[in-house]
Amino acid sequence: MNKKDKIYVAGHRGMVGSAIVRKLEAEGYDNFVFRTSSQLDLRRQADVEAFFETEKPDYVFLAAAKVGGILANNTYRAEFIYDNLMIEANIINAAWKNKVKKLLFLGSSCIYPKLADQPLREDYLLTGLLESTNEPYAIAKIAGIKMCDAYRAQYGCNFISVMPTNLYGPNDNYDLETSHVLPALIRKFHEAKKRKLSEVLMWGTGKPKREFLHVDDLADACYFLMKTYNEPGLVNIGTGKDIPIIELARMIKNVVGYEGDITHDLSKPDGTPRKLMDVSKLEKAGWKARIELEDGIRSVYDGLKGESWF
Ligand code: GFB
Repeated sequence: MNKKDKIYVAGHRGMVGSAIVRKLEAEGYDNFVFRTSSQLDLRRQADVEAFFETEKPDYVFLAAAKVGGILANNTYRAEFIYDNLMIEANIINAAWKNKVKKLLFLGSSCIYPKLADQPLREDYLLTGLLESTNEPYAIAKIAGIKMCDAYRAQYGCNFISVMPTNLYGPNDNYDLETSHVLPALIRKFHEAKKRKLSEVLMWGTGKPKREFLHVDDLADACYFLMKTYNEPGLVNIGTGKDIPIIELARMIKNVVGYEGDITHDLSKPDGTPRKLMDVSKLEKAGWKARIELEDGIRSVYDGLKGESWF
């Protein structure tokens, strides 16, 4: 990738896309092409094709997606499969037709079987049944991986797939119904502290384990792989460490400085029991996560002061 190459970051306003743009800008890239979702609906094939024909990007980071936490995935099942399939199919096909030099597709750790051995190795893909709460999303993401591989095999396209673990960072979603656990708990503990509430209600048992990666680390890894990795298949991106959700809750409670109790809403799902990434492939290639979870949570919390709900 050269500094003058034209780069399209799809989803540049989202948590992942905006982190990729920050990283590229810090590395001296400035020839970007962006479209907001109101300017370009990525689910519309003709519009996506017209955009690629006009702009002819050299490199594409495919970070646009319909995303959300466990409840959003489970509730908006049709939107999670339809939107994600359309977005990735349209962009990948248009990238091939318009001779994009390289494309990086972002998937998710939920593509692995629900009860797979841990840590999750890349070759566990399609070896068992998926977690039901996010099966539509996972199926769409698996289709994206297989599209990149198929376009590489048939047309020689240099399209790569990366699978991030659970992410957090600036520009996250703090809507309590649709967000992921980490931003949800930051908000819940902060509001409980402000209103002097005696308890915070978290979802599920707190027993499932999750791995959390700061999105600036993810962006760094994506940049590294865009420059160095040119293979079919997928690469996990994570820290290689996970914690039970209840411990995450205690950590956030401590960062926020809330002193009440934690209680459980057992009507909400736990989801997959564990999804720890095996990151040996990425580490062997020469990349390692740097931001410690508690430091990352602290910096995210410090950055929230301007938010309307804060
Ligand atoms: O982050 P989360 O929504 O997504 O939930 P997943 C992780 C765990 O935290 C679950 C629990 O066991 C939740 O029950 N949890 C506790 C909470 N309190 C809360 C809360 O207030 N809000 C939320 N959201 N969770 C998603 C997938 O799964 O992760 C997607 O559905 C995707 O497909 C994404 O892979 C990264 O890790 O369970």
